[in-house]
Amino acid sequence: MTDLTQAFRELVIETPSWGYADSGTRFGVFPQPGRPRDTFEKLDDAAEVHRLTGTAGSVALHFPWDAVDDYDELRGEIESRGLRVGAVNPNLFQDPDYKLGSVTHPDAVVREKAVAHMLECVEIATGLGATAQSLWLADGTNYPGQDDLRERRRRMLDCLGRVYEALPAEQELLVEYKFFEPAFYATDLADWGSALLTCLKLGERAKVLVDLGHHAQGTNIEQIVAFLEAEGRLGGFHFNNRKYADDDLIVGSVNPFELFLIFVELTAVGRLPRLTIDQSHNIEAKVEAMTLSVVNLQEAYAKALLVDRAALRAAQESADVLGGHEVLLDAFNTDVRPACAEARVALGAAENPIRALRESGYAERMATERETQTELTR
Ligand code: PSV
Ligand code: MN
Ligand code: MN
Repeated sequence: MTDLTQAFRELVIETPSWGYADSGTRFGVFPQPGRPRDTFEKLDDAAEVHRLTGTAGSVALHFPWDAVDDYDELRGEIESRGLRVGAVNPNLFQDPDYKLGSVTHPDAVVREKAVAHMLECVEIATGLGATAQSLWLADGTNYPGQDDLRERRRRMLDCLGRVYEALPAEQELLVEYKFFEPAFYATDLADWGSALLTCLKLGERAKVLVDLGHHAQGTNIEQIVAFLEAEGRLGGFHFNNRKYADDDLIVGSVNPFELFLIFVELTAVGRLPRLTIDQSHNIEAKVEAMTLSVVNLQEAYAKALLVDRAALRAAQESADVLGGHEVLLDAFNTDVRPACAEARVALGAAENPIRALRESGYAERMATERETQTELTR
């Protein structure tokens, strides 16, 4: 019998600083009242989600979006809110110079710029005490013949090799893949195979990051998790829910059984990888959406811990086709909400985080405070 309170005490979910900021669709950005206006206010929101849930004690940062003048001060601000820094994410997709790619760009000057930014992120990570740089490339081509596919791969390996060499021993390089967008003909890191091959070339502290939104419909993500874990190359997870693609929906909101199966694989061995939420909420209240995401993850995790592993193994070894499936269904169909509530309370968090958030008036308070400050600084 697993002690859920202890399991929650050890559970660290990273929330993304960028998930608290304004976002929208490619047709427009939808500003929300009370949205944070700088990195410190994003940290306030992250701290609120942690206060409510008890298991969101880490914040992933994105640069230059979260750039500040003084990184010692930023580290202090993170720690004073009871948080710690998660992965540091370089931005290699927004600068117009990256139109044709960053580390795969045909022009060496642009590749140098990308490497310099990643090296700067190594420094930032060192200053903040972060243990990973998490890399997502928007690199790819739109037309057959636009560029040489092997050349692009060679350029990427060369650039990433230089960054890897500069990593201090405590930092990992997490390599994320995405099967399409913004490039539509050939994405340079399109799938877990190309990400894994890249990591194998770089070294053992290069690991694959699986983002739930970055697969074709029907892909068996829990199997990818199992294989990468067996190879010692599962570096981290970006949680969200894809209905069409990418990361704009709340994890567990559409396909909770898939999320449960992923946690069944994540908990099959002793150690969880880095668990990060990667969501940008557009029409829903952001702090509430992040809080619900953490609660959904807690419930999927709690259900996975209920799986009777001995019974599962026995069914599998006796070739009982549906016996193992039934073991999983027994765990999935258990109502874990009361146990999760109890564990949260034991950690000093909220019994019902969404209700507590609504009753606290946090959203309304931020809408007032942050608007007032905007007027004052104008
Ligand atoms: C773009 O698809 C993306 O959502 C990737 O998943 C990254 O992890 C994220 O943006 C932050 O850069
Ligand atoms: Mn991601
Ligand atoms: Mn994404």
